[in-house]
Amino acid sequence: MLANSRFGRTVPDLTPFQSFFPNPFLILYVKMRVIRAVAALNSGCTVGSRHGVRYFSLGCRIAVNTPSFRAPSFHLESRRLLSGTMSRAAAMSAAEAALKQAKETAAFNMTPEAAAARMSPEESKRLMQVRNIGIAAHIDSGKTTVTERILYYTGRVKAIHEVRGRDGVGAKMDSMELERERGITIQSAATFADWKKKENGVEETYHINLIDTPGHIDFTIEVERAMRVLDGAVMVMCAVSGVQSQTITVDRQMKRYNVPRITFVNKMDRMGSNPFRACEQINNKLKVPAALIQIPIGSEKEFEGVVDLIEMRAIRNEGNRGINVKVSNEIPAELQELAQQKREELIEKLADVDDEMAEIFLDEQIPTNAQIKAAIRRATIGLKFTPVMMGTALADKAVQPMLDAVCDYLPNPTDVTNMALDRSKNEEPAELYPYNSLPFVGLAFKLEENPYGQLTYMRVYQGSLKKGSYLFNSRTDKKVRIPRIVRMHSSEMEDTAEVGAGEICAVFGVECASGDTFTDGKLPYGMSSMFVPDAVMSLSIKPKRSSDADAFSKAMNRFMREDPTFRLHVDSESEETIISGMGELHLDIYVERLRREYKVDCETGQPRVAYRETISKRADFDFLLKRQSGGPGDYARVVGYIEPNEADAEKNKFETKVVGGTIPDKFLSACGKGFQEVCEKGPLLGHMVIGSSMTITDGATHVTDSSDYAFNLATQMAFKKAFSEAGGQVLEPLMKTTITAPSEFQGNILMLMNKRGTIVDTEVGADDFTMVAECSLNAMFGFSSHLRAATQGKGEFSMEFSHYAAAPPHLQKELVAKYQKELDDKRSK
Ligand SMILES: Nc1nc2c(ncn2[C@@H]2O[C@H](COP(=O)(O)OP(=O)(O)OP(=O)(O)O)[C@@H](O)[C@H]2O)c(=O)[nH]1
Ligand SMILES: [Mg+2]
Repeated sequence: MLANSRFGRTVPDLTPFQSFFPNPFLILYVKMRVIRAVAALNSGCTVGSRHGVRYFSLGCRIAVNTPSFRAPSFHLESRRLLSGTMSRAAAMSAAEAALKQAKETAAFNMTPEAAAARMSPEESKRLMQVRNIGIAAHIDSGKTTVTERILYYTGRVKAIHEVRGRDGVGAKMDSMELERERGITIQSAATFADWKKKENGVEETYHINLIDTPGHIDFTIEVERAMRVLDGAVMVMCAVSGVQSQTITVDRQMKRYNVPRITFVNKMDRMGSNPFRACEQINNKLKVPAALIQIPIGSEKEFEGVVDLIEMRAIRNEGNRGINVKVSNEIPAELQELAQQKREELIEKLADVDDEMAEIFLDEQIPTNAQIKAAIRRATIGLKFTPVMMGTALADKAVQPMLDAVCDYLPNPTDVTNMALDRSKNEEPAELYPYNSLPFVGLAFKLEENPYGQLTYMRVYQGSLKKGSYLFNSRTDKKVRIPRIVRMHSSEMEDTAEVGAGEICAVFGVECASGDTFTDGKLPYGMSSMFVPDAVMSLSIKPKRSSDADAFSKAMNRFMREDPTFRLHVDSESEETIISGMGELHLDIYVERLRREYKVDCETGQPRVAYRETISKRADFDFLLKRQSGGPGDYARVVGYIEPNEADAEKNKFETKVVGGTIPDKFLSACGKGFQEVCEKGPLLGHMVIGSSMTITDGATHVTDSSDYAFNLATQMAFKKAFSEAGGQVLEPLMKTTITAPSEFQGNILMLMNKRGTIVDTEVGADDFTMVAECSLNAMFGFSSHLRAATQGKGEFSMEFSHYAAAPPHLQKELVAKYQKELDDKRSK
């Protein structure tokens, strides 16, 4: 029985609807819908609520899922009521409109429990068998190669093509020319496939929506947004390298969005492969409890397949490209002892993280296979464990058992709690439920322009999305029609008329920004956006031919819309276009895409660090701008102070505390604009000012010479003048740098890093070590070649932006002098 409070929430006061429904019959109908929800809620029990009892007494209790609920009687009734005054057709359409509205209102009022109870067996089966997963890992670990196998084994592609394969076709998911040429994934790509999982002679079809993400840190936003919307992930690891620097970043992203994961140790065919070490590293380096659920049969070139430690059976691949899975109950004799030992380790690990398994373990009972599987599922979804599998995608071995594990251990949309923020209740969190009959809530997580227009990738969290329906963008409050819905298969599309709750799709013709929430207009919900890292690298760019200006700006607009980590601004003084992004490769790819996709050749400047400027103490100002040049002059006096913005070191704040109207409001807003403008281009280096606050307390005007312009300018000049007295500082981006290398090189790396930053953490494993350091980006130019030289090419590193910190005085001096010289040179030209 449900608590009254919950019930109370579900039966709202209906009076507001009476203005919508002047017809008393319609009001009754709405009430009936609400009660139906109540009936469903309580499975026919009497409801202990005043409202509930009252409505029941009206005799409106309707059995769940009965056709009568679709209210054909209402249809007839309303027609009869209206027929006296309207034409038959008009009456029909009015009745239909009223019915539609009544249905929508009822959906709005429906409780999640009622919606769950109302689900048809087909819908609930569909939901149980949906998996929204991402493939994420360190660069080059084989994500795209694994995905290609998934597509082949599920029948989505008829032939396998390799990343940078000899046939020159390239993997399905790396559809961009540049990706195929360079053999790296640049953009995440979505696809879907149906996997038929066989267990105990029964075949079940699972619908898998999958996103293959890039591994390179410069494209980290692609992983970020995939993790934001997916329910689970497959973490791919290289069997030789184990946990690598970028695995650590991906691990952080998975933790940030609470994404459960299974682990696939790939490249078992490579020399030196060691899944046991990889599993140990997940435990020790990532601090994620992990245990093998398989052990390998053979190794390196002799790798044949795996022993499934739960069912204690051998799994091998046969047939063209390993299409057939051969299961045998005979475990090779030499592996039996190891299999038994690793199975016990698995159970022990599960007992550490799962209460039910702990009980079985403490009672010294032997868990059944079903109990082990259930414990793995619970612990994985509960973010307490990751099961570790292994195989080799390139050699087509042991990929199918990983697909089974996706179905067995990763969550379906109902297993995951997704929250929206209720704007009508001060952004209070509100849970979303993946049921078709509830009002629609979806998140646009990725935009892409293709030859047919703008494509918006959307995760449907609640309700279903129908072609031709209308949605509201909760940020802009604009209503948009959804003319076309597609399911993506890398760069190809398949049209569909409807997408159910909990799924992923793409829609055409929707103007929006990445991260916008869509609703059907009834719920005041928005969803928290994804984490967008700051840009740390910039360069000046301009088309070589002036006739390319249009194509250039079209391309730039597109890139900015699609990628929130790619930014552009025009330097007002030099009039240079500056693009900024996550790193050299990131910017390089866009310059190359301009050339290939838009046929625009560009000249670029040297990559530059995106510095910031700030102040460290309070400084007062009293600034008078008084200029006379023949005609009307400029007059503005502003008095006040600037100080660090204690509340938010990343943002600027403008305040006015003028008493007695010494500066009228309209000039004060010009002051605000002036402050904003001066912060765009700081006094020291011309980089953005952050973390400063400006307060205007007093001032003076002139009858004829004061203007918006004068106050805007006076504010800018006052700020610049007070800036050095306020301890003006250059801030430089500090990068969280993770380095992994064989242990013998620890000394060399220590020397390299001591010069570049502060070492935060070092972890030494059996063969290799991981060092985490905070380094200024400036010190990291050319680091990859130094690292290569210091580690005989065996060391790796990845960097991500951590925060801004004051640049050392000598660097600040050097940078300021360089900037001044640039300005002087320009002036003297
Ligand atoms: N030996 C071996 N090589 C593999 C295996 N799987 C993938 N590779 C190779 O590893 C390289 C990288 O594979 P990808 O699938 O592009 O890796 P990725 O993780 O998608 O790379 P990014 O998306 O760029 O991060 C390719 O040359 C693959 O052929 C494997 O099981 N064994
Ligand atoms: Mg890839």
